[in-house]
Amino acid sequence: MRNEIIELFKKEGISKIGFVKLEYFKELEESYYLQHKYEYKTEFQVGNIDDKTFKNNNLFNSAIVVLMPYKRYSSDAKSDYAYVASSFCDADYHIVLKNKLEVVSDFLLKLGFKAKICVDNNELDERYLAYKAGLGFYGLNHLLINEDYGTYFFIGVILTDALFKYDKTNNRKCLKCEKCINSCPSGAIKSNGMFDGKSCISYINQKKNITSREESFINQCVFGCDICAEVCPHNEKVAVYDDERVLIDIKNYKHMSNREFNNKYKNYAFSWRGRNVFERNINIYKKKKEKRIDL
Ligand code: B12
Repeated sequence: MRNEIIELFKKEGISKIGFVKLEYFKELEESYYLQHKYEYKTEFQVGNIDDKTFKNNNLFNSAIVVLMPYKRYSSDAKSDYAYVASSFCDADYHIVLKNKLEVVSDFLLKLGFKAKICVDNNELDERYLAYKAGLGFYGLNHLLINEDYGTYFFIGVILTDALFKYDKTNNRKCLKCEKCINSCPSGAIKSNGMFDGKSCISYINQKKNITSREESFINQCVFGCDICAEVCPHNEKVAVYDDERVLIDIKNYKHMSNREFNNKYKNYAFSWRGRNVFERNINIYKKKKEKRIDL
């Protein structure tokens, strides 16, 4: 069945696939989890895999984990344009990846197994599952790094009660050059290996209410942030695209109604946060740019 699943994914253009035994990962609790939970917890944070929910209720035994690469876009856009991070420039990955996972979950369901699809909006630590599945290793920037895709990929998961031969973790290690630590403007990546989600610019520019200190970190990339990926030497071989980036002409940008925003952007993953946060960030960037021109 493992091979059949791999073949089905290949037909969907997915070639990085791993199988993980589902269990409560105690090592997360001991290493990072508690600190994340109390000190750096963001409102988007997810938890550890919970025994009660999964194993003890005999719901799922395994996770099938896949990677779907996304395009890396050049960030040298003219300063008259704002843009969104690379991960948000293509068709919404929640939908694209879910459709691909559905092919395999339907296959499992037809065989009488349980199958649940998870992409992003769930309680699983997807990066850790992908790490356990041997699909990548952790960077200091806390992104998972794959040898072929660098950090530019999304993770998708199918939970199932089927049992498999499981994969081994990848032993490669981050170069620890610390470029990500030194380049992060808001100091989210700590030299002790911690990641302060609350200070991550990608969190700040997706957050509804921001303080004036947080406002100081809003920049040309008005949704998400790619800085720690762009400086990462593990991404050196990832092709950079110039075209098709979502660009916003700030000089001619006009306030949009919700309907206009949805018509224009509903197929992009960043539209989930709605028009207000998007427009707020554009206006902050615009103001900063105008100020600099006045000086
Ligand atoms: C909340 C969230 C965010 C928040 C907060 C992230 C945070 N760490 O605090 C914000 C908005 C900031 C964010 C930003 C981004 N995100 Co995000 N995010 C998530 C989400 C929904 C949950 C992550 C989470 O809370 N995990 C729990 C915390 C505690 O986990 P953690 O930080 O990874 O660390 C834990 C383990 O991984 C482990 N661990 C950490 N380091 C190490 C090292 C070793 C050696 C070991 C063994 C374990 C270990 O221990 C920690 C404790 O449990 C996931 C999807 C999901 N359901 O998993 C996507 C996800 C992590 N995000 C993703 C992406 C693409 C991004 C952005 C690149 C988007 C962008 N361009 O702006 C940035 C990258 C920021 C960064 N450097 O991590 C991808 C990751 C792809 C990848 N290659 O790693 C995911 C998996 C979504 C997906 N389905 O593809 N994200």
